[in-house]
Amino acid sequence: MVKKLFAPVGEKEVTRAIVDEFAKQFSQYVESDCLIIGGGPSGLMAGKELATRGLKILIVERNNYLGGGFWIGGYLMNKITVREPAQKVLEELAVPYKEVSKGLYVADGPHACSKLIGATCDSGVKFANMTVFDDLVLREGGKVNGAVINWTPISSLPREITCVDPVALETKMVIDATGHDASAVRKLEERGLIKIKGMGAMWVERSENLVVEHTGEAYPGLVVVGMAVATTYGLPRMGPTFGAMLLSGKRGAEVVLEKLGIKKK
Ligand code: 48H
Repeated sequence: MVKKLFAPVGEKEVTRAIVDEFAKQFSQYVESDCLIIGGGPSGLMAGKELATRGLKILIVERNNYLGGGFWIGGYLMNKITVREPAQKVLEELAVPYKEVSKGLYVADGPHACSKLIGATCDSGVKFANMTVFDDLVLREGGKVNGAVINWTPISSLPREITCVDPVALETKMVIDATGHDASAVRKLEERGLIKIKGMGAMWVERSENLVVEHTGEAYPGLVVVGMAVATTYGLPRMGPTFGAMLLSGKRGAEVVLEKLGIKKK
């Protein structure tokens, strides 16, 4: 005789709970205020800021896990660094950190990343993970109005068994937070609508300021944040330090609020 510790719920109820709740949320988020492509530090930060202001936000992430490069600091070593003033974001997220030299701070990657993911979930952002961005929705007049997506496993299968059309999501603004790839900006380049310069060589002292400064609308309806900014505008890379990713995410959220006519707090 098995002791009844758990509620008497069977397989069909478990399956139905997953299918029904997934379908309900997916249907709700076919339309959003802002669609963020990429769930790395810059995308998560932007999403958290926007959802905190009450916007309906969906993050599309091709991996099963969120966090992008924020779990690992560099060279497979899981300590992340930020430079002044980005330690204030670590404070906001309640991530323990220490100052190792003037203006340079170190924290544990897993702690920083999981706190950022947790705060983003708490803010109300929803996620479509294992979902790859495939293309943009462009309207007359050239404004970006959404994104075309597919399941990641579909795009990973051999061509002859992947005859599965993608679906599209509509939104007011798209954020490209896909890191070095700048995947959404690249779709505009493929159509001759924008020219990508490609990421420059490493120069941390210049890079972080420039990335935050250039964060903004690269094309009507499309805001670029994080490393995608360096790729788009040919800015130097910063290496394994994340302050600019966090602050670029925040700046990107401000730009979206401005574009949607929502006043700063
Ligand atoms: C769905 C996609 C797609 C797609 C990519 O790489 P990330 O961590 O990006 P950022 O910009 O938030 O942070 C960059 C940082 O991690 C870094 O690499 C630094 C600071 N490098 C410095 C240097 O000098 O190299 O995250 C991007 C996310 C990832 O989770 C991807 O899986 C996801 O976007 N992604 N998701 N569809 N087509 N492309």
